[in-house]
Amino acid sequence: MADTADYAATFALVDTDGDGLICAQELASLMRNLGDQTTDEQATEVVRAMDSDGDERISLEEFASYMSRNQN
Ligand SMILES: [Ca+2]
Ligand SMILES: [Ca+2]
Repeated sequence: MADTADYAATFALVDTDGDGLICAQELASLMRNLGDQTTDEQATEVVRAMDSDGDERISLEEFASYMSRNQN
């Protein structure tokens, strides 16, 4: 089970408008800030991959469970 507190700080960095959900636009602007030429379409794909309830936004819980699944 994911410990969401471990991911809250990272999540807050991506959630630039602070509404508690990461949308594709926020993810795309983060990736561009990191120097990645991510298109809005690519960001949407990533959001869909992490989104488990189908609202096309990433909640902290979805973020934490995705990150912990992908940890070695
Ligand atoms: Ca947001
Ligand atoms: Ca969601």
